[in-house]
Amino acid sequence: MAAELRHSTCNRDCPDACGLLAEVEDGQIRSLRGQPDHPVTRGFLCFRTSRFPEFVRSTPRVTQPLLRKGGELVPVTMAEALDVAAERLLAIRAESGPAAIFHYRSGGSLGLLKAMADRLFERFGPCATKVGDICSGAGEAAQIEDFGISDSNDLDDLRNARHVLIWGKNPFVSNVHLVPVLKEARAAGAALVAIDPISHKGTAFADRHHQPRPGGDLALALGVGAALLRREHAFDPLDLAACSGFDDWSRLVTTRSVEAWAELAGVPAGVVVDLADRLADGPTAILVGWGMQRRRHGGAIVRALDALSAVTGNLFRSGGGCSFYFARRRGFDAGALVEGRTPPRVIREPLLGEDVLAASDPPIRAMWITAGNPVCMLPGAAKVAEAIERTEFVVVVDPLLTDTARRADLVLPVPTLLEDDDLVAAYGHHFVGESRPLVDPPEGVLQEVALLQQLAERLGIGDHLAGSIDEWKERLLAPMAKHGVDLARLRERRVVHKPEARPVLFADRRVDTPDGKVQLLGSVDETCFAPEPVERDGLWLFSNSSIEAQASQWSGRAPEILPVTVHPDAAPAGLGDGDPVEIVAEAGSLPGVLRLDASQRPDVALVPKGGGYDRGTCANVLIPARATDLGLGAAYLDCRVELRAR
Ligand SMILES: Nc1nc2c(c(=O)[nH]1)N[C@H]1C(S)=C(S)[C@@H](COP(=O)(O)OP(=O)(O)OC[C@H]3O[C@@H](n4cnc5c(=O)[nH]c(N)nc54)[C@H](O)[C@@H]3O)O[C@H]1N2
Ligand SMILES: Nc1nc2c(c(=O)[nH]1)N[C@H]1C(S)=C(S)[C@@H](COP(=O)(O)OP(=O)(O)OC[C@H]3O[C@@H](n4cnc5c(=O)[nH]c(N)nc54)[C@H](O)[C@@H]3O)O[C@H]1N2
Ligand code: SF4
Ligand SMILES: [Mo]
Repeated sequence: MAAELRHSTCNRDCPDACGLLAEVEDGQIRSLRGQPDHPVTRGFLCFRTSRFPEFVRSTPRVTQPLLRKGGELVPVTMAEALDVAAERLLAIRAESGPAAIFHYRSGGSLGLLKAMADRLFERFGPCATKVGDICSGAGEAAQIEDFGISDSNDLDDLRNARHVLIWGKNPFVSNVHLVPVLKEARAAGAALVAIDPISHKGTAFADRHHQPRPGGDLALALGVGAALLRREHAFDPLDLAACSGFDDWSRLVTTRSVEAWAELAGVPAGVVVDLADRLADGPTAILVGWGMQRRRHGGAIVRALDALSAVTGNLFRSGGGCSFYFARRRGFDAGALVEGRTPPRVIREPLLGEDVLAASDPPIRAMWITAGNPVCMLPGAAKVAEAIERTEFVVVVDPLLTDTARRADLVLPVPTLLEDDDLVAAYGHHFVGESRPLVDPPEGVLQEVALLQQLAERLGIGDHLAGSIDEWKERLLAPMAKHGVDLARLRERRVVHKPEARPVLFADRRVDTPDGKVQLLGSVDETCFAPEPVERDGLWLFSNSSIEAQASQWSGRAPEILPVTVHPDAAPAGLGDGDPVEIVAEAGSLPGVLRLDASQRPDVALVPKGGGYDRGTCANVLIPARATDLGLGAAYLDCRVELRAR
């Protein structure tokens, strides 16, 4: 049989939401690449997804439900699995109420229909649910406070920039389809400036790289404000009229001199002045990375960048903007799936282990975990593992047998991204695509929507989830259908620009706050500038994304021992590249293998973000569970470690 070409959209937790193009023969994927005519994908995929078919073939998949019997997870039929799930959930609700059931959904698939699980648990309870967002909580909350929305100019608009400040971001690893746009911006004359304590491929690619102290960005951004005032920058009255709180912001940035701010930020004063000059010589785009908002004062950092973009008018211009996120769910009918009924209890995502263990009257007796591997990916991993192990009935819905699934009482299989049927919008651009099975899921594995529908029937709420997948897609697309983008059109075009997305977000100098003005950061807590965490010194632990992995899912070979990269001066005496070390933090310790890199700051240690908990390569064993200042994000990066000989 000749190979057939099939299209889909990648549903991974990634800004790019690529168009996929597969050659399929005899129900097998022969090749997988990016759709050449997708405006962002441009025909190429990242390392981790281009190797995904190989990875799925070589990794133990969950292809049948697994139920814990006599201590072991044993295969059972889907009917038995769903009967058991329904029976236990109904019994626990009857005995202890819906607050005893905690539904946790992470971003393992960005398919919009994955929120059907939220619908089920809202209808069945409402049950306990998570609050906060360990991924982008602080930054989004900051932008919503300042602008009323966290969205961006169209991705293409970057080509109109004169300067691009790539502030705490590594596009070569975690946002690869931004790279061609940055290259085009540079070809059109833009200067690219990277601001990142770590040196990596993205910083080497930039025209300039500044390496501030970890978390020094707040001082740096305030210093840039001070430099703008000192050089008597001609603020445009129309820009200032679009902002609220300019006097307070001015007072804040002038509480220290440019030199004093620079010292706190750990950069020469010339760097601060240079950044001020670039913002004055706009259009200057600020690309706000996700890394630095995963610090205790991460919200304040993003607010300080928002203010710089606004007072210099760059926020309101083509080629400017302060881009943290593209409002992924905007433009769909959000209410089609979730009504927003108040849950009886909330569990803070960054403090999940602690909150689940502390819950009483009723305790958390059941957990439904979907599209996430919290044992590995949440901070304070040991406590998360303990909370899950202690919970009476834990269901994990995942195509893979993860660290979390191994601790479940019931594991339910679902399709992988190659078999998925859903709608996908991106957080790195304004296009929407549809995921369609490139190949069939293994026999008996249901689409997650169908699995939830069968469970809902057993729970007596079947009517609320009824409908075909296409009908649910139509419901979500209803607001776009008014602009001609219905399911038929999306299917025919494969990728569409969201009709309501604004090419230049705030071109009319009105933001989405209640008074239409940018709310400028007017004060910060002095403790933000103390070298923190104060209780411990040592190296700042960075756990950045790696090319080979999507969080805890490794498409390349997962490390058997955690590689830890440091400047040669930070290595324990007498140890060199390849030597074994112990990485010691307050929360725990892990074996590592030393990698030396003279381009790093001597006060940092770098490990990959997603290892394996049971394999002993999970950075989150070292990282304390702490929330950010805004948005209940997780302060993953405020962690200090020491290296010792092993
Ligand atoms: N290959 C791959 N791609 C991914 C993922 C993955 O796991 N693997 N994960 C996806 C997910 S879930 C997300 S949310 C996104 C985004 O993921 P990000 O968190 O943006 O990805 P990283 O590439 O780790 O980039 C963070 C950058 O912030 C820098 N940084 C950390 N602290 C500071 C600081 O204090 N100041 C400054 N200026 N910089 C700092 C780090 O050194 C790093 O270069 O990526 C997605 N893409
Ligand atoms: N130390 C440290 N920890 C971090 C970070 C960091 O930078 N440093 N980054 C954080 C960030 S940004 C994020 S977003 C989180 C990510 O944390 P998680 O969302 O827990 O990430 P994954 O390990 O990718 O787990 C996703 C799971 O979803 C499964 N999955 C895939 N498709 C589907 C599907 O269609 N349905 C279902 N039910 N499951 C599916 C996958 O097999 C996988 O096991 O990690 C956070 N943890
Ligand atoms: S993970 Fe991201 S870059 Fe890779 S194929 Fe999927 S959407 Fe594209
Ligand atoms: Mo994330």
